[in-house]
Amino acid sequence: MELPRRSRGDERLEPGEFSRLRERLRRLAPQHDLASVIACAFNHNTRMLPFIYADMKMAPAGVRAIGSALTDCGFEKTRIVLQQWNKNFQPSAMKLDGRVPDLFLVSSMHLHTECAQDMMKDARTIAPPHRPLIVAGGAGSVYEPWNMFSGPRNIGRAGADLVVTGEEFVFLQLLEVLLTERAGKEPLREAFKRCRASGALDEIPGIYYARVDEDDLAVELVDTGVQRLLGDLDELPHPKLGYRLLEPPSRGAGLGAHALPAHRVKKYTPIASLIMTFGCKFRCPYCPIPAYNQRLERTKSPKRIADELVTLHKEYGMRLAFGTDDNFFNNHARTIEICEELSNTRMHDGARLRRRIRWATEATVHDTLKLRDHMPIIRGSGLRGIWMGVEDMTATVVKKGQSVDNTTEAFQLLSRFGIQPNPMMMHHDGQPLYTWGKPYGLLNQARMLRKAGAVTFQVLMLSPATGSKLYEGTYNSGMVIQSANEKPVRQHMRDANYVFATHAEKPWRMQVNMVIAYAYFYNPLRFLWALVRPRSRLYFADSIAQAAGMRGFLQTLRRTVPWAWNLWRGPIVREDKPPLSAIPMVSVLGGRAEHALEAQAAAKGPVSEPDGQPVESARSPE
Ligand code: B12
Ligand code: SF4
Repeated sequence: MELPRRSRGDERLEPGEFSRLRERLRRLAPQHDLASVIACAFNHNTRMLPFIYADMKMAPAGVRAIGSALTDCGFEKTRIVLQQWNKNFQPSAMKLDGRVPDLFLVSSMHLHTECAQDMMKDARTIAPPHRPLIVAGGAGSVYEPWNMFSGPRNIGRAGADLVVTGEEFVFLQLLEVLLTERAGKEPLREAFKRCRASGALDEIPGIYYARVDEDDLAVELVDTGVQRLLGDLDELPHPKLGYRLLEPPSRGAGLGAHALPAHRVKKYTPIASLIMTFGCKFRCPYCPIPAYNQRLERTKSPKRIADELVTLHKEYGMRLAFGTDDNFFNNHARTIEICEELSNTRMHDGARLRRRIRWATEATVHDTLKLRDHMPIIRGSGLRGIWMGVEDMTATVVKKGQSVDNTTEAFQLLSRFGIQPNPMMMHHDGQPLYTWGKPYGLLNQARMLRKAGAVTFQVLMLSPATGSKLYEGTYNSGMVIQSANEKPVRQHMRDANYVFATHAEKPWRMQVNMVIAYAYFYNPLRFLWALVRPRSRLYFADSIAQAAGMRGFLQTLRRTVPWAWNLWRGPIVREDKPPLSAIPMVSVLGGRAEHALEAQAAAKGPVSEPDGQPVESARSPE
């Protein structure tokens, strides 16, 4: 199920509303010596192709954005801990400025949920007078906020106190309500409890909290509705603030005395992830992005984007950036404006931006071709790579304006201008590994893309994405695998690298097909050939991509081949409904919760084990 649309005209915040909230918080900040730790959940079992480098070398924008927002409002005692770099981090051991923080914030994608749950459970072991308020958020919480709470019997003993299903504005609005209610230096949880009881939280769209009984057991989860979105992204706090808050990588359980110094930031996060635009005009049924954005386009001004790139280079020496755009070319006029500005931007030493900074982003084949006449200016902006959701060149499974010819043309066009095209493919039921004389097979397409200029390659299985139109139907149709050979499909395996949703007679074959496609694309022969005849205009880019690809391939092999074996052995047990909340959910007025799935809305009471601990611990052996 997609996120519902807010009523027309009420999807966005008023212009200036976010800036005014920041101002108000700046006035509140000096009265509260607030200390916060923001943790990014990351399950190391997910490390494999195609994200093997980006997952560690790019500090995620979500936690950085929340950190920037806190610092910008005057709450400088904030630290960001990435489980990517701090595998052994334990919230129960965290001390900031010599004390347990007031706020413990957890950010997670859906596939890292088990790690997020483990951290929150550990944070709950801190003695009640010191225990921080636990707030969860991030991409996983946007679509399945109930996962961040524990089951009905455990609500006071594990999981989040409340969940934010929205962006910075929702979080800061929540903070304003809590701090206004807080008496002196009392624990923030006390203020939270009073706000919950008085209904003050109900006024903030984008929150989930649990109503509890006298024994602190959850009776129901309350959904305050879908967030309103910030339209003018220039109102966001500057990303440079967040990079000052990173916890240095370590093997320890607690926090270091200081955050990562500015001169070492680039070493650990050489790629800066930057919000430039949000939104996409396409409506692919397997994608949650258009509904998340309420079908709106949102952007930063070209000047602001240029300023961010220049500032991050100046303060941290960053030379690489990735735009977190859904489709950077979505709006052609806007794209040209941004690229013109970046082309004309000079760095603090007078050099052109493109001489110092290279950046990449995501866009579609269709829009790339529409912008073919503007390629010189696009290249002049420093853009050097585009990840493209080609999915299937023959458009048999997904149609978004791509075909064999125009995909080839777009790839050749980009390569000619020195912009590296990176295909993202979707293997799907019915697609063979190879087809004779036809372009439908997975290997046929890998070959065509390589010839057209692809330097990297990504193939994932078409799988149900939370928040997409196809999500519930895929589960209800019995397509989703619950276990194979008695091995359950755990949360971290629901990332499309593993075959877990298919009607294919031999699902193991699909898994093996993906492995073969990677082996075809990344191999020693191709590596050697890339040294002699590179595909990329950047001489070493091709061979470096091959070397990194081969390393990632070994991880893919190690992780997914055992799953192919389980699929082969069977028996395969299938789901008959999507994963639902163990606790009933309602809107603030007692009606249907806006984030609830259809099946959830139909269920009257608790829908899973009464213990409500459906997942295993994420701290499995690596
Ligand atoms: C960049 C990116 C990546 C990079 C991440 C690199 C990095 N370290 O940053 C790479 C390429 C590695 C990647 C990989 C994957 N990705 Co990705 N990725 C993105 C992308 C395009 C941008 C993410 C981003 O930075 N957004 C900007 C930030 C600011 O937004 P945000 O993270 O949502 O944070 C905001 C709010 O959520 C909130 N918030 C966040 N955390 C918290 C915490 C608290 C306490 C609070 C209050 C609020 C809060 O405030 C933030 C500011 O507004 C998004 C799509 C998108 N446009 O967001 C997909 C997205 C995050 N990816 C997604 C997926 C599925 C994946 C993969 C699983 C792909 C796959 N099928 O295999 C892999 C996972 C790899 C892994 N091992 O983790 C999904 C996540 C779905 C979900 N429900 O969790 C997204 C949302 C795309 C989609 N389908 O809609 N991805
Ligand atoms: S083109 Fe990409 S971002 Fe746009 S709806 Fe389709 S999959 Fe989503």
